[in-house]
Amino acid sequence: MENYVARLKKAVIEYDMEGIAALAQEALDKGTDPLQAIEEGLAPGIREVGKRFGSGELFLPELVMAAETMKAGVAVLEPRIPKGADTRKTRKVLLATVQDDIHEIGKNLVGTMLTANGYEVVDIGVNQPVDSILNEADKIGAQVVGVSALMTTTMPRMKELLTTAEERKTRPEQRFIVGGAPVTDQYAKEIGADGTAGDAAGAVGLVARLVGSKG
Ligand code: B1M
Repeated sequence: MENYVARLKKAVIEYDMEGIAALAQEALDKGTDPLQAIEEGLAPGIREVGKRFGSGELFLPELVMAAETMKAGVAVLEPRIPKGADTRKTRKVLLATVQDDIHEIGKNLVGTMLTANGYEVVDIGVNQPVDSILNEADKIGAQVVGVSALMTTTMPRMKELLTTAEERKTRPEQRFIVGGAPVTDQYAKEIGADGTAGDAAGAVGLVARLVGSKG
């Protein structure tokens, strides 16, 4: 199993767009856990590519190819993440990536894990202005609003969201969680969020702590 996790990581680093779907399928057939394959294989692979991009060793086309490779692998693995025993969808979570930010892979994974654990997830996508997020959350009656930001330049949108929510007095009926690679516990506290999580499984635990899982 270890071997497949490492091979999936390598496939992202080498942007093996053609081969990754078959490799992911083979990994599943040999009993690899799909979540482990994503979180310990594909995700570290894309982060390694991001590091090399950040240091100038790789350029945008390579970053795009690696992201496409990751997405092709996720498309095979994600549907095989086991669903929780209780699938009554009684708690609503709105997810979005903040304005000017189009990174979505991590957010989508958080959505998949929440859905698998019985939450009703409404994902309004990337590049979402504060008003759209809050309006949509009100419209669907979301108990939890979760936003993702992957860039230091777009993180301030999270603070803007919380400030606007305070002004609109939608808290504490709605709980606000934030996430994405640059988001730390300290940052989440500083901006007054109800919490953050470092990965998708952590996000499920956080939501459960904040609003429970049913009823
Ligand atoms: Co972009 N990018 N990118 N990129 N990209 C970063 C973020 C960067 C750090 C790379 C680098 O330079 N080292 C850098 C940002 C630097 C900064 O902070 N200022 C960067 C840059 C600069 C850019 C562009 C500006 C490049 C350019 O055009 N010159 C551009 C920006 C476009 C825009 O948004 N306006 C850009 C574009 C892209 C692609 C389109 C090519 C692609 C995204 C594809 C897509 O999403 N459809 C991409 C990618 C793939 C990355 C990196 C390499 C990987 C992100 C990712 O998917 N990780 C990234 C480097 C990095 O993050 N280290 C980088 C895998 C994913 C599973 O992890 O998203 O962290 P993550 O999600 C985790 C946790 O964070 C957590 O759970 C998830 C699952 O474990 N989590 C939550 C996430 N959201 C959560 C929400 C929660 C709770 C937990 O509650 C609500």
